[in-house]
Amino acid sequence: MKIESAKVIVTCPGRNFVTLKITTDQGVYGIGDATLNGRELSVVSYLEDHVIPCLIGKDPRRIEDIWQYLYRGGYWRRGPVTMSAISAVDTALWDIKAKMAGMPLYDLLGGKSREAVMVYGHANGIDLSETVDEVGRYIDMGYRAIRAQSGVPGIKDAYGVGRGKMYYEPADAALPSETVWDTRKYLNFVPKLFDKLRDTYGFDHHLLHDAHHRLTPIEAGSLGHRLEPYQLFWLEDATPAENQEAFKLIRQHTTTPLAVGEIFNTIWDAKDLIQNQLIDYIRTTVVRAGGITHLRRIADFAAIWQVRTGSHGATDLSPVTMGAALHFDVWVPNFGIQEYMRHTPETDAVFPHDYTFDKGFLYPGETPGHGVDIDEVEAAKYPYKPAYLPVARLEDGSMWNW
Ligand code: CS2
Ligand code: MG
Repeated sequence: MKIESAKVIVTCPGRNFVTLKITTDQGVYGIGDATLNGRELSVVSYLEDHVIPCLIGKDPRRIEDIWQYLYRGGYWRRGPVTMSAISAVDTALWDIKAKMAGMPLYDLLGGKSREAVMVYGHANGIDLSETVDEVGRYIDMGYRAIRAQSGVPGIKDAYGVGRGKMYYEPADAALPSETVWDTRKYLNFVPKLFDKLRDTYGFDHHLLHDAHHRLTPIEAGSLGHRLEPYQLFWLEDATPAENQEAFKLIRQHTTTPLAVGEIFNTIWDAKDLIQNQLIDYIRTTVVRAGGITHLRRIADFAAIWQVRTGSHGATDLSPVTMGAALHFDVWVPNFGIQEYMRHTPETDAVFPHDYTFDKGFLYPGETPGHGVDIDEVEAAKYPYKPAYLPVARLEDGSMWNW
């Protein structure tokens, strides 16, 4: 059995998605997500110019060997462009193998460890009262877990506050838009938000919050401490994770659970945080961290240290990643939670899929493979449109972490 052809499909049904489709000489095909928000075309080039020529003629059943070939054999290891490309190949090959086996992907991984995948939705508002209402709306939709982000008084365009409510889309301009950040105002506001949320809705739902890399370690420790009465499920990306020692300082000051990893690409990015038990949830995902093959290595390693999974699932990850992630989630023993931002109806039409949402849980379907396809005719209606994520500056003009 051989890989006969592989092609990259770029489509923009509201936002850009890059999809790899691998076809075998027996007519079976598999698809993988290769979308890297704001840097989409670098992954397209990496795949078309450097990966696809090496794939043609290879045996698609040898998923592990192809992974090692692309990772070790590429010499220049890791990084988001390389790893998104490897992820796409790996996801497409697992899709093919599961289709050939006539099994949903989770069965090939070892079968279900649970019946359903608990997800968290995104409630956000321009101010405290709108955010409180939004959380209520998510509770009414049946969500068990809700991430709350709010506009902060005195800060224009705070992270996580969408224009259209259901479909938050930060990559909003052909060149990066500039936002202004003020940590003092943010730290002053966030405990009030969670105080109001617990006061209004009680403690039966999981609440989450994403600081999106904005804080220093000591600020993060202080915020975590002040949020303890509200029992968050997690505080995410409290500080940038390049320097992982920083998390020791945060841990010294708070028992609020910590989640990190949406921008990590390999087990090496996560190793120290996990084995030193400096985090509680690892947010690496299928598209960013080497596909199913590598993600399961990270999850197995994390299990030893009682760190659970909490995969990234923003709308810039295509339904292909969401489908594959759900098969992974339903299998992985140390599952924690799955992020779920709904895609637009246009995106859902480009990527027909069999996963379903019910009362706060997602369910992978039973179709052989990962259950997500691409409608190429539909995809062709939406050509690539340059779109960047914003950048952030402090009030004095210094660049900050967005
Ligand atoms: C975020 C993302 O979902 C999250 O937790 O941090 O919205 C992130 O900003 C985007 O995926 C960036 O592309
Ligand atoms: Mg995040």
